[in-house]
Amino acid sequence: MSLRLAAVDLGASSGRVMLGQVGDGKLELTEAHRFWNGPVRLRNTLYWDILSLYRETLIGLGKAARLQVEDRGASLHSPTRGRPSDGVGLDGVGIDSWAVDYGLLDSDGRLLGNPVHYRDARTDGVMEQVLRTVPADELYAVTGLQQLPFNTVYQLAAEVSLEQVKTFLMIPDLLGYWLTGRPGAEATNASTTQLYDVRSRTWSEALARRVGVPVGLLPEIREPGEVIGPILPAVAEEFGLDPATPVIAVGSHDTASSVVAVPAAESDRFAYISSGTWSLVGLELPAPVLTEAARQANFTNEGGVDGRTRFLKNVMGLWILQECLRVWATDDLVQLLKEAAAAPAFAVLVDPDDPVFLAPGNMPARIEEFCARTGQERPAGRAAYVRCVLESLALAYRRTLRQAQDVAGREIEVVHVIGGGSQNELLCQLTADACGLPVLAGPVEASALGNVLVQARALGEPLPDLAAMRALVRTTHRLRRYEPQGKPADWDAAESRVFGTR
Ligand code: LFR
Repeated sequence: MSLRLAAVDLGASSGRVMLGQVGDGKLELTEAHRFWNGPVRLRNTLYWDILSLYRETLIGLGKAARLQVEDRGASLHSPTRGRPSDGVGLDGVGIDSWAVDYGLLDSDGRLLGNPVHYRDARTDGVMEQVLRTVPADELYAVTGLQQLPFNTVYQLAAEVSLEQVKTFLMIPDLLGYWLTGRPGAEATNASTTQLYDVRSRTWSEALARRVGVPVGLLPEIREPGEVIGPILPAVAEEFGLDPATPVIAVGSHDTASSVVAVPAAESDRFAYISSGTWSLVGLELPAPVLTEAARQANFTNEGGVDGRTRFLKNVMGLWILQECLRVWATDDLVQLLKEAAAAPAFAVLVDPDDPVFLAPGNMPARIEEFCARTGQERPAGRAAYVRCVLESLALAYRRTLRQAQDVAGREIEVVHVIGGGSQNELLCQLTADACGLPVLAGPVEASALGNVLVQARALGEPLPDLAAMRALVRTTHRLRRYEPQGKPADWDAAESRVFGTR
């Protein structure tokens, strides 16, 4: 019998609890619970609804524990494992979410205020202030992190006061604390704070002091695969869970978990695009690249599972399209994508990473604003807006992957697109065309897969390394291949239109 593992996977627009069954060549996910997640604007601040996320997580865990999954054929089960024969219950729970955001606790362990959303305007201008105290090159030398205005360090600097704060916990660590009573800081997510020393793989106390963050707030680092602890009896009882169920640290930054599930073959010289609200575009490296060229190109060196480096850049991603759909009050993406595929190519192009696209709002109007600024006509109808967003993303991927290869001195032969965006056929084809490389699309639920794989290994499943985990993803998940088409010269011309010549 296989292990039954719950992956709590919280994205910026939805959360889900997936039941993963892992063992004897099997790797299967079944959705137990899916729920909305999004910003709540209260007066002038954009928050996450953390209590609802906690409640939905527990409802989802209860459902996952009771979920009985029919065998999907090709039986890879073996009845040798000591699991309950009724096929219910959970062997482990892992939590991953978006990065950089956090909750603050007082000395009684009480939450001080509701966690603020990274797209909130409180960090406007803060980065510039902090950089006057710690110059950007010094910050990069220690943390290796790309400059994004919402990095945790800038959010902490924007807090009114840290006086009453006893403990800083990132979102998955906060939920883990509420489940188990045990505070800690999982390493892959800690690496996104810009307070983490990327080489020693610990908090940079010197940096924390320089930016005025009391070192005592930062909890002990834990590595993916460490058991955090059992579920607190009172919590377990309320939601029908077994209090002996271990909560296990996974790559708690969702992107770290996604990258675990990149179905790359060992021989692959691969890049990945973890495609969702954001597109995280980059390479997996054995060590950080902290050169001036990497800093100038604003590449990040985030911590990966098993000590790998996620050398990548945030590209604004499907967020722009999600916001367009919200403003148009439609969810008929299928029809729009069909029309966009037939719309004229390269009519309107934007730089998706322009700061104008960061905050929630009227994206079609912001695209028009960008067009006005750059002497372009506005897109002619909704399909043209969609085409504009997707072609612009593909261009940004191309540019980012070329920079990554140059700066890291690595050549790639294939681009893996994982996450929700791997289902977007038009975007995958445009990505292959723009990059001039084959795209392998899938799996869709990469972060939940990475989450359960790390749990499975922690519980003794023979998945010794990332290569073994990836081989299992490859044999259990169907991927779709896109070959580059069209004229490379068209993309060269498009790139110099948007970004100037390289
Ligand atoms: C993706 C992601 C990115 C991070 C952004 C904000 O979900 O985790 O990796 O930069 O959200 O936290």
